[in-house]
Amino acid sequence: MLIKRPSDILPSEITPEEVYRDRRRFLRVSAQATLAAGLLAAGVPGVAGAEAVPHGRRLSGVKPGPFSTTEAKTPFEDVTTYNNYYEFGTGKGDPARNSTHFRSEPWHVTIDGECEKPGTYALEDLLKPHTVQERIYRLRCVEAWSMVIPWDGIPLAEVLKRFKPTSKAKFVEFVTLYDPKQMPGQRVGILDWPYVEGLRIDEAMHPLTLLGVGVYGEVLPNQNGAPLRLVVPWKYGFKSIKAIVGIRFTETQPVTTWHKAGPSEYGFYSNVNPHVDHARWTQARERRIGEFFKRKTLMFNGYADQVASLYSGMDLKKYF
Ligand SMILES: Nc1nc2c(c(=O)[nH]1)N[C@H]1C(S)=C(S)[C@@H](COP(=O)(O)O)O[C@H]1N2
Ligand SMILES: [Mo]
Repeated sequence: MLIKRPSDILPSEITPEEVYRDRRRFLRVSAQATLAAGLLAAGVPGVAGAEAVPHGRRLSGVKPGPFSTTEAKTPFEDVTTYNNYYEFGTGKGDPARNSTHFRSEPWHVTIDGECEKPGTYALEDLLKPHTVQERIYRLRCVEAWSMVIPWDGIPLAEVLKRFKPTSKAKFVEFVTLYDPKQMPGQRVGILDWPYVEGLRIDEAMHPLTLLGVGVYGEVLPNQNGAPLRLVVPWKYGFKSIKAIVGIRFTETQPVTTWHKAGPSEYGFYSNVNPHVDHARWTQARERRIGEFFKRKTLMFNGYADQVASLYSGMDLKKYF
């Protein structure tokens, strides 16, 4: 079997499933109109309402947090069935299908590198002192689609500060679980496993940056990165690494998985920027999942007021 590396995967090859799914969504929308009765009678698939998506345990004590958008939320069903999570396959529907038996309990996270309190912590201990907040954020994928997702999470800064990063901690590196038995995608060389991501320390400490533990008030579904993921709303979706088992404070810039896969296509910063195209497609516009017409992509995904100052004086074409 010929396994293609991501840099060889053309958007045209990604499109068929997207178009198919968008068509089904379009039909779902149409179903609300007068066409409904006729289409239903004709047995058109996908019109008959929601797919069965299992719901998870409800989180307790979640408080509303700052920075939430008032835009219409992407339905739970789409948030949990249209995913990118290559450890479970490269198709958008693969993560929901292939992660049903993934074990996210017990879970430990190792904190190391440039900090005073390194160690391996049980997830409960890592989260216990903190209040989970709901934050409705836009997520903009590098593939030019977007969603609006009600995340449940903890500001990453609150958690990181407890480990007392030293003055040498200039970056933070995050690592996903490596477990090919559970993650079939890791048995093939699509990416250089385990998945690694990174942020500059000021990005990691920024109040917008969340450590996600849930969506829609429920524990994270496996396909969305259970039990712990990053949510960095002003950057392309791939920066929001799933199933985190390692957090390391570093002096040098981490080498990230997507950068290794295609250095000319995936920069370290990966800030959403309509003025800097991807090597193979435009980033000026995006399709909000569930909508038919494309919309303009906003600088920093609409979070410029919060984050533009982090990059003042930087050439964002060079540091893309
Ligand atoms: N470990 C890991 N994290 C990952 C990915 C992945 O393949 N593996 N995909 C990324 C990409 S490209 C996107 S767009 C988001 C999607 O998050 P969602 O499925 O919860 O919407 O997860 C990101 N985190
Ligand atoms: Mo993405």
